[in-house]
Amino acid sequence: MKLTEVTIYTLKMRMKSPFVTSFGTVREKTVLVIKAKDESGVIGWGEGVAFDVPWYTEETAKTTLHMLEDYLIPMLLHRELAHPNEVNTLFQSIRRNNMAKAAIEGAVWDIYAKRNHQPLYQAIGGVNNQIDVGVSIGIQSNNETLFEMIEKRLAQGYKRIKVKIKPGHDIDVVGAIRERFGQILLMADANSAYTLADLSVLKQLDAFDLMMIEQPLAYDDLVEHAELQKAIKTPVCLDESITSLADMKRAVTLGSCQVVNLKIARVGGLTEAKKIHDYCVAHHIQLWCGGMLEAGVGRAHALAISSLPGFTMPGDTAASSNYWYEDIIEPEVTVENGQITLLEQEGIGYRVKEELLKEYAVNVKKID
Ligand code: OSB
Ligand code: MG
Repeated sequence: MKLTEVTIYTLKMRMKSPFVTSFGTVREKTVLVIKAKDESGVIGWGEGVAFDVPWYTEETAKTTLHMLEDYLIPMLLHRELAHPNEVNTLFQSIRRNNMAKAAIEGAVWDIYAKRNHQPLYQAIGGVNNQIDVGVSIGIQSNNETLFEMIEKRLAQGYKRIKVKIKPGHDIDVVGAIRERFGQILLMADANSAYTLADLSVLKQLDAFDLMMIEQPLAYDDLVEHAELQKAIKTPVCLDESITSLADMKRAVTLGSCQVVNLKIARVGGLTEAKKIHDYCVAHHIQLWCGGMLEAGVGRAHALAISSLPGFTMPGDTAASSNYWYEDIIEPEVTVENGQITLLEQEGIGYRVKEELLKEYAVNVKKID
């Protein structure tokens, strides 16, 4: 397989409601949609999921575009690839920029699956076609609004609720949720908002039986998370800190976490994500699939990886309608009884609404 042409659509998509975390607010998402074509005309889709501001990781939508246009796509164009795994190897000569790498690598995997007339989830070795889903709820202005949101999501069938916490917005919030909703599956994500100086607060969270606490400490830390895990009962889950298989090995060696929120984009693509998955299964680390407020193309890839056997906990892969007025794929992602049923069509399965891409696009760039 050989890529002959790649088009990058830069979309601006307004969120139904702003998503607030300890590090910032997303009102409008810049979505990069990658359309890649091979020599026989097969089309594959990928998505660049970085935000406009580098508060989650160092990447932004602009750096993604730069890396894709100036380095990553030229490396792949007109080069014979026997297997999508080769993309991961080729990209090792470029440092980090994982979200940019994952965007084009995802399109190559989609082409590969389509050429083999297989759904993407089967092409990567996935087994489950019913995916358990939870939902991540951003910080709300008051508890009443938060309760209404939780109530609505539970009624929609979501299997677990994740809330965002930060210093000053933690014990009280989690305690109030427990009081109001009892023993629902509940977890908290801090997006790196704490340090070990906050140990007493993090210890107090043990009283609330959370499924886990996600990324409490620095975005690039493994050592202090290991120290924290020794001091608290709540399982530590890492998100930002795991960017590669090498990070994962260090985390296991140090005892930095019991759970990982795996995102394809954060680790540089499906090939790397699969390696991390296999390593976690072998080392008894629980996995679930996170989200990046991505549009339908990115979500389709997230759902495919969620079908691997090591994904044992509900993901953040909520329905299209949780985020968008109109998603860019057809059908939209829907949740029934807390599950998403994977499509059996080849590749990512969903049809990309190209007419909508043109409507949402602020820039279209073709590279050949
Ligand atoms: O930390 O998992 C995170 C959203 C944006 C950036 C980081 C995170 C999140 C979420 C929501 O928690 C994920 C989603 O619903 O797509
Ligand atoms: Mg997180």
